[in-house]
Amino acid sequence: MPLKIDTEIEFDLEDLQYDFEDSMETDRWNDAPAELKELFHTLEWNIIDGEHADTVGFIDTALGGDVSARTLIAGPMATGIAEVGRRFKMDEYFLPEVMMSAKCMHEALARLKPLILAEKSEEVGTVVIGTVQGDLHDIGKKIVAMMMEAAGFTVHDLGVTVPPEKFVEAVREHNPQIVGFSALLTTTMNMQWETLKVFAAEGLREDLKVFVGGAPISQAWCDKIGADAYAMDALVAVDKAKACVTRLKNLTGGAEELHEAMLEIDREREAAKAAAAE
Ligand code: B1M
Repeated sequence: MPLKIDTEIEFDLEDLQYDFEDSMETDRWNDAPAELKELFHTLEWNIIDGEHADTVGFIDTALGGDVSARTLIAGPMATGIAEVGRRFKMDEYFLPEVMMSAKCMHEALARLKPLILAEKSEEVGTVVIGTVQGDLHDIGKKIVAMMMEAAGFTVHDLGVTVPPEKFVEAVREHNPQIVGFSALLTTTMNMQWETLKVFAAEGLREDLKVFVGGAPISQAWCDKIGADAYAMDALVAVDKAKACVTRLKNLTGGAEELHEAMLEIDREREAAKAAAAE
């Protein structure tokens, strides 16, 4: 049975991070055995430093210690790339450093993907997903696609910088219940709206549940553009997608009832988190 380490804690990354030793002083993964805490910080720093030649080795060591792929993704990989984003924003890092860190993330995800997919349960539905036109970010979208696949969806990942017509074509070809638009830039989030408008113009809107996500995306943005669901992370995306193809399958895309049901899932999640924290 793989070790379960709490990755749902929202760490205060403000204290992050001057070097590995400082990271070890924080309370991140204090509930893990000492050698695992050290390994998690090592992996976190491997991503921050962009030392991709060593990434898979650290991942393999963690897997050998019975840590699950999900724990690695939601734990040290997430905090490492978050720190890269902070450094980029503060002009402490420039594109070359960010690209090296992204390479670590891609290599780690490639190693973990078969393990996540091995969990695949029975077929539940079909998803078309992509990063919208003009946007090259795909690490988060790949995680969402992977988790959806593990949850039993057939996922058609259209890649990055996907124009609206390509989404339309894929929807006609694969007939999914759900289509997902990822956007990581404030300059490309509007393409989610544009793509949705093309769907409406093509008469496809009601047949689809439209999901939006990515760092600058919020529930308010989802409401504004009339998408059906906002997911702040891959786990929420999976919960909402499963609800869409089971108990909500008869609701049409754009229906108020569907929108409300998606918000209810967020409320339930928040309540469960609050109860667990007590
Ligand atoms: Co870029 N970048 N980047 N970048 N980059 C950001 C997004 C930025 C916030 C960094 C910063 O300033 N702090 C900033 C955007 C600022 C803004 O728009 N306000 C930025 C910028 C400015 C840029 C460039 C414009 C820089 C330049 O050229 N001057 C450029 C744009 C290129 C382009 O797209 N046209 C650029 C380029 C790049 C790289 C290519 C170097 C690389 C991407 C590599 C790749 O993805 N293949 C990169 C990276 C790595 C980042 C940061 C550091 C990390 C993004 C990431 O992978 N996060 C990022 C900083 C940040 O986000 N804080 C940054 C980890 C990932 C797991 O999280 O993607 O949020 P995320 O996904 C989550 C959720 O959001 C959600 O679930 C995921 C898993 O839990 N989710 C969904 C995501 N999609 C979803 C879809 C769903 C549901 C949930 O349903 C459909």
